[in-house]
Amino acid sequence: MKTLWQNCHAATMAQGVYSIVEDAAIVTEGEHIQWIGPRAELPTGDYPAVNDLKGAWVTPGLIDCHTHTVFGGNRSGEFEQRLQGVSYAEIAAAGGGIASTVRATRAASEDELFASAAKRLASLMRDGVTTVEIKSGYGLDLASERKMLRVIRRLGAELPLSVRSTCLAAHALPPEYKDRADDYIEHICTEMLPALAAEGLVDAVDAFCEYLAFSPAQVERVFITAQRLGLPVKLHAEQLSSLHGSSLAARYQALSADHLEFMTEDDARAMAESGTVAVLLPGAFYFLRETQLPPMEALRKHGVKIAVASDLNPGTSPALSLRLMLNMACTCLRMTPEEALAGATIHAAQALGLAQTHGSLEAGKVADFVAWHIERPADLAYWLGGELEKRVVRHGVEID
Ligand code: DI6
Ligand code: FE
Repeated sequence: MKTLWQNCHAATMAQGVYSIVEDAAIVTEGEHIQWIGPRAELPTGDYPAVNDLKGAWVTPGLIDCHTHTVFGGNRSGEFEQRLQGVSYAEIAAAGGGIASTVRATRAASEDELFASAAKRLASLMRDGVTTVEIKSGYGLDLASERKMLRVIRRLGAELPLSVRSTCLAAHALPPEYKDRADDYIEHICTEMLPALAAEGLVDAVDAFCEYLAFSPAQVERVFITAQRLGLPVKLHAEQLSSLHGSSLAARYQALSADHLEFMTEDDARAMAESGTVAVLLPGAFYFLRETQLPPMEALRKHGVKIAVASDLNPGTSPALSLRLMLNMACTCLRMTPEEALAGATIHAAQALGLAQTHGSLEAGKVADFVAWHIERPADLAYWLGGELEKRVVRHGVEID
């Protein structure tokens, strides 16, 4: 059955660029967009269901392409320590940081992890998020990574949200492997990834390339394994220092390299050539009081696609609003509101390997969109948090 949505304007992101249709009409059929364009050009036909959007601005459903939504405990105590002047790296070296979330996550049941993550996702959905990526990486042994990934799959099955799962077993060194990072990488490559992939729990493979995590050589072994398993890769790169992880990611045709504050122009050139998306995470930049900005000019100059995500995690970005991240992308990282919106729609879809089906309003794509009662699309990056009046359509059906 065809449904007509009209009396609206649309920011379509068609062909991957910010573009606007004033006085638009959208026809959905089942889960897909069948037609979109100016209302004056609407094909004549029979539209059994007609929705009046009352002058709303329609955007693609927002996509949060980098989160660590599933975790046990929280780290507000470390936040207080950092405010007293202790650094993130010092906290990590003293057994806190990621390791403390690993302890809490290992101790939590699947049901507990599901319940706490579902609440966080409810916050993201209040911002019009219809697709989210969630990483493992707080289990760091086979059983606990499996537990996280099963929770991620269950969130996708039970919530009105499309969920992509990324295995981040190479996030930190688990205590069992203290001073044996190469052995842990070997374990990931020979035991964990093959088993988790065979169980259908993994859509992509990620790693943390950093002096306080894993070296480029170690990451490369993980990438080679992912490639053998037919899984796309992503990378946390250049967040705290410059190891050229983003160039390594580009060599493996990574979907994305994420963070990137310390990347160089050569890294940007390599990413542009491989079509690797730059995922910027202003929540972590802000929360760590980072001062080194990602090289926006180099990214723009070389035509690297830029996405914006929440990095929702308990240590460096307890961010429950993707719209707030759009604001920070503009105020802290100096993106434009148009770039920020493309970064949470079409470029985010590309960072998840979903650009063929998601991220823009075009005939043939999945009918995931939000009708916002705002004056201009820039309002999405303007308001600091809060909840905007809106209607959310997912797979052609209104939710909320
Ligand atoms: N970079 C980050 O910002 C998060 N993970 C990563 O590799 C932080 C995760 C945490 O501190 O719990
Ligand atoms: Fe992250």
